[in-house]
Amino acid sequence: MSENHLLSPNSAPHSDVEDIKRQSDYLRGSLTETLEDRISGSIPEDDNRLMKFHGSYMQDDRDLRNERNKQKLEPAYQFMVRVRAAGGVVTPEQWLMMDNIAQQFANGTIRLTTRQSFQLHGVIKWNMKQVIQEVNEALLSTLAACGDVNRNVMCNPNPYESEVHQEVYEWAKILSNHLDPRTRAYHEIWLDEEKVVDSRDGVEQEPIYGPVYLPRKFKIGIAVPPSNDVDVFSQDLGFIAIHEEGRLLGFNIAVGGGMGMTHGDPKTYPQVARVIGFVTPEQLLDVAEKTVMIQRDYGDRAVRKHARFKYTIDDRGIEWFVHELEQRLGWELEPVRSYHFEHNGDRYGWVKGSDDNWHFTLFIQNGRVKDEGNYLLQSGLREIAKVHTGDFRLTPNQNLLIGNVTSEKKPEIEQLIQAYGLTDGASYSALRRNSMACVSLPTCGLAMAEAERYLPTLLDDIELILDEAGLRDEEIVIRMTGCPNGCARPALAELSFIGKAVGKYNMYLGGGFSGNRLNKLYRENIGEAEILNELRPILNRYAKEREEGEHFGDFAIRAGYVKEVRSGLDFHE
Ligand code: SRM
Ligand code: SF4
Repeated sequence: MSENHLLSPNSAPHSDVEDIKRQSDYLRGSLTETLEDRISGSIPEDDNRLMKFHGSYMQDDRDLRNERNKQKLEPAYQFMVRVRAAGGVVTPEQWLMMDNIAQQFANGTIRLTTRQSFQLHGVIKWNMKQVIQEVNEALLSTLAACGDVNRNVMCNPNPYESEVHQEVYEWAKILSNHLDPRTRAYHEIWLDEEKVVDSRDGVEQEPIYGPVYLPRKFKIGIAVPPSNDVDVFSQDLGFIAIHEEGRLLGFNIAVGGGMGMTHGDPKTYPQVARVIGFVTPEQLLDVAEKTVMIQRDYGDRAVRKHARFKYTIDDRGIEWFVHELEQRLGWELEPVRSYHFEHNGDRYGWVKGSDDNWHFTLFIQNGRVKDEGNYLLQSGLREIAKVHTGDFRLTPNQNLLIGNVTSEKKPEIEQLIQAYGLTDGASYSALRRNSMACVSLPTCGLAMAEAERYLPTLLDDIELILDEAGLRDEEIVIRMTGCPNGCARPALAELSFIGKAVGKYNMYLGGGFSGNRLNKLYRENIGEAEILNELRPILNRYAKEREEGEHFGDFAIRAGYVKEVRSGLDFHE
C-alpha cells in the first residue's frame, strides 16, 4: 500500500496546497490571528486555503471590481459561507436562523445549492466568527462544507414518502458523521474552545484523513431509484439503494464520477461513476471509509487539476480499484443488483407520505431565496417556518421541500403558500422546472460568464420556441454554468451551456434524461442569438420526429446532432 499521504512534503512531488495543509497543524494555520486583524478585510492566501475546510471562501464583488480598481481601492472583499446538513434536512428553527443571518450579516438572500446546502454571500471578515457561532448554535455546521475532505452527503429529500427513504436518510447522516474531520481546530477558532495539547500522533488525530487530508474534494450521494435526483453518477462515490417491497436490502456502489474540466485541456473531462458491486447497509460505512482512504493514498497530490478520484481510477483501471478495495475490506463485493432510474429532476407540488404526512416541493429558480418585486418568496417561507411543525428539505436540484406537514397543519401551510403565491412551477414550462444554473457572477471568482442571473432570461426566449413547437410540457433537462468546473452538473443535462467568456457559451447536447449519460459539445463559443438559432430547428425537429416517449437527449443522438458519450474518456473525441 502506498503511504503517499504520510510522506514528508519534500519526498514526493506535491502542490503548494499540500505544504499548506501539512504545516497547518490540522487546519489551524494562522486563522485565529488573521481573523483578529482589524486592518484589512482580506485574509492571506495560505489562510484562505485553510478557510475552505472551515466552510468559507474569500471573494470580492466582481460587479464592483473594475470601478474600485479605477479608484485605486482594494477589491470589495467579502466571504461566502456554506452551511451543510446531510440530505439537506433542516428544522423550521434552523431555517429561521439562516434567514436571520442572511439579513443581518450577508447580502440578505439565501442560496440553496446543488448539493443540498445553504450558501450566504457578502459576509465581511469582522462578522465571520459571529455567523459561524450562530450556525453552530442552531446545530448546523460549516466544517468540511468545502476543502479537501468529504463534502455534504446527498440523499433523496423524500424520507417520509417511504420507509426506505427514511432509512437511507439515516445512513446518509451516519456516513456524514463518520467522515467528518476530527480536528478540534474548528471548535478552537470559531467556537472559542480551549486548545487541548495533544501528544497523540497524527493518524490518531485524523484517523481517516491523516495530516494532509485528501488530495482534493470528495463527494458522496445516495440515490433511491427510480429517482436519480442526486445525480449519483456525478459523485466520487455513489450509493444506489436497492429496495424490495418497502425494505432496504442494501446498495449498489458507483465510483469515480465527477463533472469538472478545463476548457482546452483534454486531459481533464467529466466522468460518470461506474457501478462495481452490491453491499448490505451494514457494510456501507466500511466501503466508504476504505474508498476515501484509497483516494487519500493514491490520489495525485502534485497536480490539483488531476487530483480527483475519477482520475485515480481512470489512470489505474476499475479492476485495480475493486481489487484494492476488497483487499482493504477483507471481503468481496456481491454482484451488482438490478435497478432502474427514471429521472434526475424534482417532482413538484403536494405528495402524501406513507405515514400520512404531506410534503410540498416548491420550485425555486436556481436556488435563490429572496423577495423580488411582487414575488415574496423569502417572506413567505419565513412565515411558513414560524408555524411549520415538520421540516424543510433542500433538494439536489436547488429547490425546497416543505416536509412532514400533518393533515391538520396542511390547510394553514397551503393558505400561506397561496397568500404568498409560492409556486410549484406548474405555470412554467417543463424545461424551466428542470433547469439549474450555478451561482457564477458576481461572487464566484472562477466565473467566465453569467449563469444564475442569465439562465432565466434565456429560458424566456427558449420558451417562445417551445410554445411554437408544442413542447411546453415536454420535460427536458437544461443546465448552465459560468465555467467548466460544472457546479450545476451540466455534463449530465440533455441540453447545457458552459461559459467561455462574457456572453459566450459552449453548447452541449445528448445527456441522458435520468442523469445516466454525459452530453457532448455541439457548438463552441456562441452568444444568445446563435444559441436560439441553433436550438430552434433542433427543437422543431424533435417535436415532429421524436418517437413515443423519446427524450430530447436521446433524440439528439439518434438524429445525429452529437455522438453518444459512453465514458468521460470519449468526451472530447
Ligand atoms: Fe462548485 C468551486 C459553487 C457544487 C465543482 N463551486 C466552486 C466555488 C467555491 C468557486 C471557487 O472555488 O472559488 C463556487 C462558489 C461560487 C459562489 O460564489 O457561491 C462553487 N459548487 C458551487 C455551488 C454553490 C453551485 C450552486 O449553484 O449550487 C454548489 C455548492 C455545493 C455544496 O453545497 O457543497 C457547487 N461544484 C458543485 C458540483 C456539483 C456537485 O457536487 O454535485 C460540482 C461538480 C461535481 C464535481 O465536483 O465533480 C462542483 N466547484 C466545482 C469545481 C471543479 C472541481 C474539479 O473537479 O475540478 C470547482 C473548482 C475547484 O474545486 O477548484 C468548484
Ligand atoms: Fe463558479 Fe464555475 Fe462553479 Fe459556476 S461552475 S459556481 S462559475 S466555479
